[in-house]
Amino acid sequence: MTKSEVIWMNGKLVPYAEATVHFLTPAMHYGLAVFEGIRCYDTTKGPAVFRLREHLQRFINSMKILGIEAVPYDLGTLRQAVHATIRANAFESCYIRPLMYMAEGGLGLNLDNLVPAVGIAVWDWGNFLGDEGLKKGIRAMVSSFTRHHPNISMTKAKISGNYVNSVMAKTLAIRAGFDEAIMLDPEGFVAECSGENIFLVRDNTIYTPPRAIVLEGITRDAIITIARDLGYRVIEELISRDQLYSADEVFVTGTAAECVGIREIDYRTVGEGAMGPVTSALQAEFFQTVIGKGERSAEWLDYVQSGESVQVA
Ligand code: PPE
Repeated sequence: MTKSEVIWMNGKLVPYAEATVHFLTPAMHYGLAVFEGIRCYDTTKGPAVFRLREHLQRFINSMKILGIEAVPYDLGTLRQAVHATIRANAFESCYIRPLMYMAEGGLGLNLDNLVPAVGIAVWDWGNFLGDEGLKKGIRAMVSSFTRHHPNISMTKAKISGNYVNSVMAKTLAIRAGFDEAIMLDPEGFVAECSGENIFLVRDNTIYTPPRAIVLEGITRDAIITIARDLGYRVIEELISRDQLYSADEVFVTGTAAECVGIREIDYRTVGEGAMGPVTSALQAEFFQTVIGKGERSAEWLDYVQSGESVQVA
């Protein structure tokens, strides 16, 4: 992880060391923040952000789900801010983290007394599950922690407090010697991983859990679209844990993790125990797309425009 020079804080680019918040920031006490995870890729036409508008729309939707009526910045302003932050840090490729946090208003549980603020950081971040995992596939366990109930902490919003659930599942999986945790929904069906959506392949058909119980991953949508473009049938339906055990292939998708195969689940080898042919084909097309060489690149890449350089405060 290479840290950046500047971070965008409420309309201004400030030096990294000055992008700080106070101990009594309400977001820290109750997890009252929402975030996005976005990637910018190095393409032949310069840095380009993958599906920036969709990510920013989900960012705004997360705020709405949390209950914020007056969203502090509109999508166009946030888009310009993302571009300016990448430009100012001169990254060719990077991970982008916008965060809305309840910044002021004292403590107490009424959102309407609190004032939101927004920051955007970028940094250099390689594949989340490692380069070896990308090539060979990873090992996962089904977590004893249940994924969110749709009417408790909401499944569609990237609310910071919701991520305690993911952190507990991921930490347990790593401590137990696995790479990732697969989480079941409150009914016991497969939902998603701590930070990725999940798919299985059986007889060349691709299956993934329905949207109601998971985060509507933008990579999930991209992979479904790419799979259909390549002629695969994709079915969204409930999946049981044992369907994972007997699948030909299982893979996960996410901005940080990109598209990675799972070669072993709960000490059972998945398929041949290596990245399967369908996962390979999808991963290859995904990586072509994000660097500007895929059928969908023009539609999905938002090239970082050379614009006015924003003054560092
Ligand atoms: N499910 C969860 C729970 C999740 O956090 C993510 C993204 C996804 C699915 C995939 O969504 P998308 O990125 O739109 O394809 N997880 C982000 C956070 C990772 C982190 O460790 O922080 C990410 O991949 O950026």
